[in-house]
Amino acid sequence: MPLTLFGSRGSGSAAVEMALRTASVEYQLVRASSWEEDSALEQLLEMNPLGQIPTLRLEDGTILTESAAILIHLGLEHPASGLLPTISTARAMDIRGLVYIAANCYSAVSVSDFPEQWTTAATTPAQTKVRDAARAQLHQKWNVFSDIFGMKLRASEPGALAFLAVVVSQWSGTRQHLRTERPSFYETILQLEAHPRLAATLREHRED
Ligand SMILES: N[C@@H](CCC(=O)N[C@@H](CS)C(=O)NCC(=O)O)C(=O)O
Repeated sequence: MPLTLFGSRGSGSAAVEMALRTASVEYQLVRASSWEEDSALEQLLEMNPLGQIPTLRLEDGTILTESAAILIHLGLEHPASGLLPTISTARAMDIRGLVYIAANCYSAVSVSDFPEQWTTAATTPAQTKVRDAARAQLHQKWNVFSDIFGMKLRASEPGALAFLAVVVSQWSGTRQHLRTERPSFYETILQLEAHPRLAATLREHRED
């Protein structure tokens, strides 16, 4: 049985699709998300009680969740794919970057998207303040990511770190922020988007 990726258009599953394609791994895609009741949500919840995507079922039935973990696993399973660097210290830095995005950026997007889950205040103005604060945090975290990893992403053939950076930076006003605050990194992101390893998947995720 091929791998099964649970995901949806415009979501973080795009980064895993890019990785599976880059590594030439056969997979089937199942549309599922917590915000689409007509999707395979029930099946997703059985595998991932958080109801989050990307969720990947491996050939033997093992369930992988957490975008960074999935990308690191695929990179280690397919060392010739270029998903992760082969040089140990460079690989360690990419793993740092993947965990950085998941821990600091993806998590802040969740607060920005669902502020009502992060405050006991029931009023819209209070929830808006939570969302605004989450976005400010998120944008600051991207500044730091850009300063540490921006040059490296520009110089290298895109792998797992570039995939996750491009996908997660699409959300919560990050691109508009980077465009003015980190213009060079913003240009790098645009260049990466046009790379064949990313372009087709991004196009599919944006099509109506
Ligand atoms: N820590 C997870 C976060 C995944 C996540 O938040 N995914 C979003 C879609 S991009 C989701 O499924 N959100 C719906 C929800 O939390 O109910 C990861 O890095 O993969």
